[in-house]
Amino acid sequence: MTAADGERFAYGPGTALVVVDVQVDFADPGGSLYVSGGEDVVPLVNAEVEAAAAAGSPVVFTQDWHPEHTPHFAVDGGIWPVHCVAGTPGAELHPALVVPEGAPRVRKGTGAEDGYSGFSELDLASGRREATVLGDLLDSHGVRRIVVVGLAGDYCVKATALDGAARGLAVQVPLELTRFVQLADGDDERAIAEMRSAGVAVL
Ligand code: VGL
Ligand code: ZN
Repeated sequence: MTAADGERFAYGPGTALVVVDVQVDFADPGGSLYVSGGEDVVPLVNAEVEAAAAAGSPVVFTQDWHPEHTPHFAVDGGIWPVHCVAGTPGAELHPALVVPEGAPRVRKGTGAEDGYSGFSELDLASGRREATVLGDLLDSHGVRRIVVVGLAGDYCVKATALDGAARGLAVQVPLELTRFVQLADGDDERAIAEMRSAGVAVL
């Protein structure tokens, strides 16, 4: 499978669906870091979740899950408005998102400077990058392929896809199932190019 093939993985136990950060603050037009069009992916992601779960694929949901103060936030020296503070309504998964019973949720950015990737976060105290449970979870299911969907294409979807490829997984990112923050014009194209050069199939 190469990016040029453009053919979607068949769902089944060796292929996981990773639903990234489809949370109120990103996907709701009233959210504090609303990603334009974020709400439009929800029904499409739901159909994907249903297809994946029906075929026996693991389906994992990530959540951006920040402390009240983190260098990730502009008020604390970072670049983002306050968003997805642990336990607040904005950090909840979008209410229209289908979450199968028992599906694992991986929370990241919990104390970290960035925490964009579902696979790891940067521990500020130690300066080390530490793994979340996602990698072990996928390994324990024997997953070799992942489909990464959700928000946002130029941040957490990209970082998760890149980390997945670096772990040796085959990774697909279907563009209709993501939206981009676009802090700067062209961030979407740059993110797509970066993913493709790392071997991610952006479809
Ligand atoms: C994200 C910006 C800040 C994301 C998270 O989920 O893509 N973007 N925190
Ligand atoms: Zn964040």
